Amino acid sequence: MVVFGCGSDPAVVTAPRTGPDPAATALALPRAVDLNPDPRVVEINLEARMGEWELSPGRRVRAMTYNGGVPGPLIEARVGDTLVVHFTNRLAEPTTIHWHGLRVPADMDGSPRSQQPVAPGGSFEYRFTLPDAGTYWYHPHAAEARQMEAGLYGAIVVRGDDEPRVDAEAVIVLDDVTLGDDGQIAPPGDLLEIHGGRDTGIQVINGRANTVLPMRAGQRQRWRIVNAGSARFYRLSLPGHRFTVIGTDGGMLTTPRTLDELLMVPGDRYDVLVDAVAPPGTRATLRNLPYSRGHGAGVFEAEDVVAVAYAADAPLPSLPSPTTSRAIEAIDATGATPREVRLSEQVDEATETIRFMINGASWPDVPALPATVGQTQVWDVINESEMDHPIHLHGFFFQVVARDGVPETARSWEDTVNVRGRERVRIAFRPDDRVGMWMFHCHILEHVDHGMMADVMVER
Ligand SMILES: [Cu+2]
Repeated sequence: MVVFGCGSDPAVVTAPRTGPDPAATALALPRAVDLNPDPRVVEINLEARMGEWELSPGRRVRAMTYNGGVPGPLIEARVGDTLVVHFTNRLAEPTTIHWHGLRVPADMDGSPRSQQPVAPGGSFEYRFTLPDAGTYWYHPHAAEARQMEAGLYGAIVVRGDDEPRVDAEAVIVLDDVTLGDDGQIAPPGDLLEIHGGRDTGIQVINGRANTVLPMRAGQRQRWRIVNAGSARFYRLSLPGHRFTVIGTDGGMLTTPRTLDELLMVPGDRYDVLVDAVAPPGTRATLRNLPYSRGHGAGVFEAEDVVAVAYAADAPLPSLPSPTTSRAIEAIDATGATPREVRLSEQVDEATETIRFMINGASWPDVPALPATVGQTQVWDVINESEMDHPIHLHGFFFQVVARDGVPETARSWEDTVNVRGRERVRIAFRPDDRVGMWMFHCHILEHVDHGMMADVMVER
């Protein structure tokens, strides 16, 4: 069965230890076709166009697609490669591509501050090098809530030289889709939906509902998970199994961390190892556990995300404990430049309007925060509302220093951090030499659309 309407390799890459698993095609992501023979250049054509999205067999909706599929093609490259994307907009409205998490030059960032949207029929060449190994994604930065809900998103994998040994790798893109009475993707909703964000739709993995992820007993799988949902938070659990986190937004951790649950907010990525510890022939279910994100929003009953089906094959001998060896030096905040980023909201029920604000104003009226290349900045992100806001910073990775004054013990590079209702999260970052206007915003897309977006202006 061709799932995405074009020839595709499975997104589950199986190492020689296990041999190919035909069931892996259930999670297939189409791969971007590299047109360039130079091994250090990945050159692809990407077209935004209307298409059909088959959520489950026979259930099709009109969608916005990259190259005809949802998600768009998986872009794979190695650290140091140059990525060239010949982008054409065949939609009836302007769009851009933002490379979420990639440290690109400002004029390649695809944000409304850095690029005129590509008009219908227009094209644009994105060209940049890929400095960091990790799991990233791409999506529009125009009419975000509508265009991303309609299907415009795809995953990016950048591999380093020192990747851990695994038996199989799956790229897992989480999303949910809300359908209207006509069976098509619902248009933007009412005040309640704008306030809470859209998160009650059909659960899909790699664009498909009710999929199955194949496993073999004894295997070690690497899951590169992306939350591409508009507003849905995922508190993931796989009963009987544990997640060994080896990487986050900005790539590998210094040492793996084993967790029973992963909280993934919109925009987040996790790289985890999952050891297949259940017996052959059994099934497990990746679950999304209840999580309140304040003000009546969130997921209040556990839900199934994807079935994990063990093959009948005899168990493989288990692999030794994984290691990672990346050094992450703590950012020295001594003498750092402090900034305050206050998140708030204003609902006017009389006029049925809602504004989400940063430092008392809505985008594009929020004064840009100044920064200079090489300057260490420490931001206190202060949530004055009752609701979680996952904040994404373009262009740079940061470290989470403290939450409500309690130092963060785990060190990692992030581009997206959840700030709980009434919480104060301190982050630190140091802009490298990429000057320009860089956005930061809540990644609940309805909140972006209603103003919770601002800029940091990096100058020399
Ligand atoms: Cu928000």
